This record gives sequence, C-alpha cells and structure tokens, in this order.
Amino acid sequence: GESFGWDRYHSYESIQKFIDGVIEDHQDVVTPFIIGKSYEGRDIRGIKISYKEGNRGIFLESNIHAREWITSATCTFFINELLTSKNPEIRNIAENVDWYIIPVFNVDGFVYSHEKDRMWRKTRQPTTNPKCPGADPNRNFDTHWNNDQGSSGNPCDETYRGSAPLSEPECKALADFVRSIKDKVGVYLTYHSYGQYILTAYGHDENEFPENYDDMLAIAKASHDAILDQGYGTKYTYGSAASVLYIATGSSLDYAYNELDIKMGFTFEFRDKGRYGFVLPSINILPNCQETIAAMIALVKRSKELGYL
Ligand code: 0X9
Ligand code: ZN
Repeated sequence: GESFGWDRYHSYESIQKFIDGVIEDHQDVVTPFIIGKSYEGRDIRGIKISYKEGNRGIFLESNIHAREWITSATCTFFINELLTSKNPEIRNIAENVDWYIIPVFNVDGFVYSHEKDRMWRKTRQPTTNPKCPGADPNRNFDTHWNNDQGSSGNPCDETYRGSAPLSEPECKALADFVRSIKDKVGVYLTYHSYGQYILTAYGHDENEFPENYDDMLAIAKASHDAILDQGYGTKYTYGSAASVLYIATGSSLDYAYNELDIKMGFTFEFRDKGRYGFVLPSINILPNCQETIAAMIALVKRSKELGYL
C-alpha cells in the first residue's frame, strides 16, 4: 500500500493491508495461504513466493514473540525486496528459492503488544491462572517439551510451555502446515530480537550438537560476515542456541530439525545488544533490513553450495 514504509513500526491492521497489497500486485508469483486461526480467531496468514517450478524452499516465520516488532518490520521489507528489487543478487535469491513466509505469527500477542502492553511476549490463550494468560509459543512445540531446564510449568512465567505440547492453536497450526510442506523445505528460519545472534539447533542441550553442525556454522558464518560487511559495525555471534545463548526446549526451530527432518535452519536475533532491547528505535529498521538482506543472500548462496537448497 502507498502509506506503508519502513521508517516506523506498523500495527497488525497496517501489516494486513501490506500483505493484501502484495497479493494483489504480484498475482503471478505470490500465493496467499492461511495456516489456521489464533486463539482469538484471527487468521494466521502467509505468502508463498515462487517464480518457477523446481525450486527448493525456505520457510520463514517472524513475530512468534509479540514484542519483537523489528522482526515483522524486517520480514515485510524482505518480502518487498524479493518482489520489487532490481539488484541482481536479490533477484537471484527471489527467483531461485520458493519462499514460504509468515510475517506475523503470534497475531493475538502482536495486537496486545500494540494496544495494551508493549512488552507482551506470549500467546493470549487463558491458562489455569486467570491472572496469567498465554504461553511462550517458542516453548510449546513437541520436542523435549516437558523439560524444566528449558521452559517453565508456571503460567505466570515468560517461558511458560503451555498445558501440553502444541496446546496453543497457533503452534498446532504451524506444526501442521510445515509438516505438509516439509519435503519441499530445505531451510527453516525464525526471526527474533534481540542480541545479534545467529543460532542453530540444538536448543535443549549445550553439550550436544547436530551431526551436520559444521555445515550450520559455515552458513551462519557466511551470514555473519555479510552483516559485518554492511559497514554499520554490527557484530553477530553464531553457534548452537543452547551453547551460545541458553537452553530452551520446545522451540519451532528444534521442532523443524528434530521432528520434521528439516536439517538446516537458524534463529536470527536481530539488533540490538541490549541498549534498547525489544523497544528498538525505528531509526534501526532500515539498517537492520539491509543487514538482513545481505545475510539472506549469503545464507542462500552457502546453503545451495552445501546442498541444502
Ligand atoms: O528464548 C527464546 O525463545 C529466544 N530468545 S528471545 O529473546 N527472542 O525470546 C531464543 C531461542 C533460541 N533457542 C535457544 N536458546 N535454545
Ligand atoms: Zn523471541
């Protein structure tokens, strides 16, 4: 839409209009999809971008955590670049990968973070404690789920894992959708903030590493280098999630790796390193977008070289 820009953060409504515009303006290559409904009844929408037959796919979700607004801002910029950029490197990744992108995954939480509580993280489904709604959707997936080291059983905690694996309708919908396309997907990406990390599986144990960890590190390093090359002095740290950040169980990335056999993927934790944290000033949006585009170009190139795409 004409009023959409990356100089500020947008509401849920505004992002829906952006998605509508993308679908309307690029009908030849964009196919909309809905993975299901949130607890409060909102559609969880995505788009597939495909320029030709025979491409391997990358799946990308952002705003699984509500307050991480930079993730959907960056994701919508990325979509716009894939569809409109004339830069040959961007055209290359746009046209030689099938993209499955969900710009705002945790829709209820996202709306709540705009309207009621800027620091809201979780879903909005009620729990056993009426004062503490919501589960952490990135602890609710069905992998190492009932683990007190990597999640909490207390509904009032920010890392509450939910009442059962996939108890959150959003997570169930995502698990079912990604399962349905898993044979086409070579790389799974999830956008978060903050801390400037590129994280691989595993999240559940800091001493256990995937058998293809060397490939993961090679691709992460390529993205890390590309970000540094943008010249803002933005330094990312890369490595397995549990070993470089902290143990977390039931994450979407580990679910994709462990249960769906998608053997390459990353959690990106965007700017900054903590000065502003989740409330990242909007002046950072465009530089973060530029760094992310560079990271994605490098990621696709290296993933293809190593046979994941
Ligand atoms: O805790 C999370 O879910 C992610 N960090 S955030 O600050 N965006 O909430 C990190 C998930 C990475 N996985 C592990 N650390 N295991
Ligand atoms: Zn997050």
